[in-house]
Amino acid sequence: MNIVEGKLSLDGSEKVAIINGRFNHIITDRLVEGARDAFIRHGGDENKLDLILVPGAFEIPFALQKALESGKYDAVCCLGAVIRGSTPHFDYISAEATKGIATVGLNSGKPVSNGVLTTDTIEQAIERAGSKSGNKGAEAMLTIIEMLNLYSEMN
Ligand code: INI
Repeated sequence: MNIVEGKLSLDGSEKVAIINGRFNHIITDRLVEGARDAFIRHGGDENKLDLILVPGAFEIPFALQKALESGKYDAVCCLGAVIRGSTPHFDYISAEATKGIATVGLNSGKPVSNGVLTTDTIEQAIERAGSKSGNKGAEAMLTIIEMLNLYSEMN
């Protein structure tokens, strides 16, 4: 059986954007740190990594569409934090962000990952932003790296 899968390494040529929601930036800044660290540690060239900031998770799909249409990026890693305690619109914002990222990503044919945290409490968000449950920003960037390599394996 031939297994087709992506490696977890970059050669420094890949142009990647991170789109980050500023809302709950105490959390999302940590996600960006994790994603940046994963990119560099796995062979990425930091000069080819852009950080695009948007007000909140709701705006991520709009910026994602623009970033992909620009043709400047091989892949985009989306980060944000929607916390139930902070908004009566939790379900609306988290659903729109998730649906928008998936729809725009599918239509682009390029790797897109969803590192938008959706948690009930700020404590749960902290746990996923570099403490006991790891860093979901780093995980979202590892997904980008694997999918970039998988796509080239499949060409
Ligand atoms: N945006 C987030 O990214 N996380 C949140 O928890 C949040 N809350 O709590 O409201 C949030 N709201 C802002 C939203 O994403 C938009 O920026 C805003 O509605 C303007 O379109």
